[in-house]
Amino acid sequence: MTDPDPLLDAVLRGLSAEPKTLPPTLFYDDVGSALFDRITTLDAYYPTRAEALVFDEHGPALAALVAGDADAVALIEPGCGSGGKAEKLLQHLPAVAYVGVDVSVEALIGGAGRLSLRFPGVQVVAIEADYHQPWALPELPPARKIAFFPGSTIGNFDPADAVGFLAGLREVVGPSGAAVVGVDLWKDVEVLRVAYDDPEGVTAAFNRNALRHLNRRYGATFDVDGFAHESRVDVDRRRVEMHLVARGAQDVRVAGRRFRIEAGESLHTENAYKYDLDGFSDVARQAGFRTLGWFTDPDVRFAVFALGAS
Ligand code: AVI
Repeated sequence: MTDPDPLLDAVLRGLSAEPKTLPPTLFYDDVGSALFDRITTLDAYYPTRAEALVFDEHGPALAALVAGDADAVALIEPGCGSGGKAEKLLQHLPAVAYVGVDVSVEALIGGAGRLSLRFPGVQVVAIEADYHQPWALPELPPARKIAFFPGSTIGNFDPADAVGFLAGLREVVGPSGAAVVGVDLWKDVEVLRVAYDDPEGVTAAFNRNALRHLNRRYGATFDVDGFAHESRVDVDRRRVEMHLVARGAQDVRVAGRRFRIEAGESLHTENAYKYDLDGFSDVARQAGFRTLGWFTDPDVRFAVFALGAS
């Protein structure tokens, strides 16, 4: 019996579906993570800069909202990478512990080392896990638990799954807990489209890397350059979609299975939902959180929500 491989199962399910999809987690091997880091520096990709402005301007107020009257808090960050954003919050919190969860051991080690040096009084715990799968919180000192989910990654879940994911975080932080969540806001359609199809072609390389990852990891046979990158804005669903559209027909093998991809057929690789302030408050409410407050950048492109367990 072979070990279960949830990523491969999701890939095979997606390629068997109509229309075909691929799971966005496929983006993030070492090459894809480096490409994503480049995306966050691009002129066209505004969310990272806009969110940084929110933390720089409103970090103390945000921290005060989620810490409330607690004199000790533990910050818990699923998908922390190297924990760079946590620093912006930890510096304003009475933190006694920080828990980072990520699949990348390299990022965890670098991040844990840096945070331990910068915050010597904070117990830093690194957990190697894919936060989409169940993971266990370690024993922590008594403290209010605050979940931290920045970067607008919540937009990569369908709204019903976003509710489910946030409800899971609500369980983790418990009845006296809180959460800080970064949310990209709905805006001009062309600004959104170009954010996911930058002129430098970095996002196109990031999207195609999903197929290169499949070829490398599972010996799949995608002709990667035979796919065009497309970013499409679905106004009704309030989301940006990323697609890989086959320039010509391909017969592809993945883990012993064959898939026919016709010319012009799309592999739908990602959704990025964009919210308005009330819409996200409602998602949070359905997950068992109440909105304590929110802060935006000066151009109101991005919001960071402070949520309390209700
Ligand atoms: C990780 N996530 C928040 C990014 C986003 O904006 O949805 C992933 C991304 N995809 C293309 N560019 C960036």
